[in-house]
Amino acid sequence: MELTFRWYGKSDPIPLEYIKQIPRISGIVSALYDVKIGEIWPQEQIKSLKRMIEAVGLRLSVIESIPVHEDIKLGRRSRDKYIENYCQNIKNMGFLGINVLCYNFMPVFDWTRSNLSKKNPDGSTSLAYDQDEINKINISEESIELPGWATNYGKAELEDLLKAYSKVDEETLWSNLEYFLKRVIPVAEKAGVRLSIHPDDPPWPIFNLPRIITNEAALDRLIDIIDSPSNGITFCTGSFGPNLKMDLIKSIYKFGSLDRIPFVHIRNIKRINGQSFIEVAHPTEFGDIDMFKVIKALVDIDFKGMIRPDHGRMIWGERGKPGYGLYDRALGIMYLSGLWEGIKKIRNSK
Ligand SMILES: [Mn+2]
Repeated sequence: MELTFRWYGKSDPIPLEYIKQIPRISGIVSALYDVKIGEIWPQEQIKSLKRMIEAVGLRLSVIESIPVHEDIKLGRRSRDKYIENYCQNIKNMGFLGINVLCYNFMPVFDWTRSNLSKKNPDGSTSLAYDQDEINKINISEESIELPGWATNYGKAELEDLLKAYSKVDEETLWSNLEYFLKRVIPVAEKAGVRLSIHPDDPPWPIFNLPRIITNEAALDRLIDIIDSPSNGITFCTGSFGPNLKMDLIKSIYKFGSLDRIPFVHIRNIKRINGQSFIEVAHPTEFGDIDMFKVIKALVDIDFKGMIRPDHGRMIWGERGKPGYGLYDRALGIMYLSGLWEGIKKIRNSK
């Protein structure tokens, strides 16, 4: 098991040196953020990112993520060119010894929240998702701040995409994912890279766009597309958490034992009636996810992959990228690694 921390490159307000000071963190999860989606990442830029990280005594363990071009998700004819570029990126990262690639297959929008700084009673702020708020948003008219939106697509382009997706149902999206995986996984195997799909967040369709990586049955279906350790899952407790029908612990045992989980994101969420939730501090008692059981499952399967604390709250007056402050994520990973040490030592002493 390796403990890692997400870092957004030079523009991240958190210096790498600070991350290095968090006990037990040895890996960095990062990406290139200025390459156009679908293009080949310049090898020199990846090398320089890697060098920067290694200069402080950490290593670049995971690429999160190389975005999948919408043409691939839509199954447009131009997808082959983008898939070819994707394969080249996989070969390049493998060549540099970076072995885990987190990606997602969510149409248009990445993880989505209705509020990026919901105030908690203790003065901290959290990312929150309120289904009623989301239902009120007319995405073709308003310009509200949603992660993944407006930053990636202009208004006309967005309209175009939404129109194209109106003809894509869940089955079509599955078949487009299958087409993609059948081409990239063999390349990843050869390159020594493990792809790890991130679940859809939240795990249900939003804005009438299909979402498919939402539950255990979806993960069964995914790993059946190609039986390979390179066809893996980023097991994100916070993304699956809002799905009441998902038994997270059972899924960790199941897919972990099959060696299909190269990467784990851990955070806690508190469900608020129906399809709404707020992100809370990592410890079990603040949310609906039993962190002791999560870590115990990972210890029990002898998990050898990467773990990172997922989003944290903003605490101690910190300002920065919502969900990605230093302090709460550092507290979170200390708590999680403490659980790991305790569970492991008790198990070994028996
Ligand atoms: Mn996640």
